Amino acid sequence: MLSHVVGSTNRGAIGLIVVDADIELPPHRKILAEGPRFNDAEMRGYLSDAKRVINPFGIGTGTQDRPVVFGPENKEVHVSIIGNSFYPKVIQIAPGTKVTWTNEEAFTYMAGEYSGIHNAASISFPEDSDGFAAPLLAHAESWSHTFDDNEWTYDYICTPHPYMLGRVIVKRSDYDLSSARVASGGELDNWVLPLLGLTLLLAQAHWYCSEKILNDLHKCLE
Ligand SMILES: [Cu+2]
Repeated sequence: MLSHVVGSTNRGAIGLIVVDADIELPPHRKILAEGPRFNDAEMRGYLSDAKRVINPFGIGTGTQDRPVVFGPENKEVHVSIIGNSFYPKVIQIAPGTKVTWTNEEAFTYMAGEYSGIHNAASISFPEDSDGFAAPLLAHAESWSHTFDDNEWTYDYICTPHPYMLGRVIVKRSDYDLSSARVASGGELDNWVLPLLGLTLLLAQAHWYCSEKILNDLHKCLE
């Protein structure tokens, strides 16, 4: 079985199957251009047996689509929309971070469905929040939302293509790189000068002692 999602994605697969025109196949073995057909029960069985799901438009399992973590030093984080998919699909940010979505599809056209036009609209949000909903974005258009203090996992979709899924995890960080840098700098200043003084003192003492020992030795030898 060979299957692949076909869409305007930036991740693709290409292959070539060469079949002799006069090949004789047993009746139960056929090459189907449209792939094998499974009924609903069979599909449910395959999905429940799946160890790892890789989803070009949604969020995969396991090591696929692990959160890209941005610390509180990042005041603005960018998410690209390309190939009917958000990139990165899962981000973790600190409260107060501004997230900017940019449509980076090469083309925008409307034929049947909206192609190349996307947005980002939250489908889960805290009770005291309205979540977020971007307007439809055409090629190279951006939209930003600044997340408030709520720690929350926001799942979002693209309204014209609800199979497109993204996730923003708002979480207070265990560290703050910006303040840590100041603290270690301050500590360094407190320690460096006394340490330098002590080193100089010891060097001087050593020099004095060596001089004295040499003098004494010299006296003994006289
Ligand atoms: Cu879309």
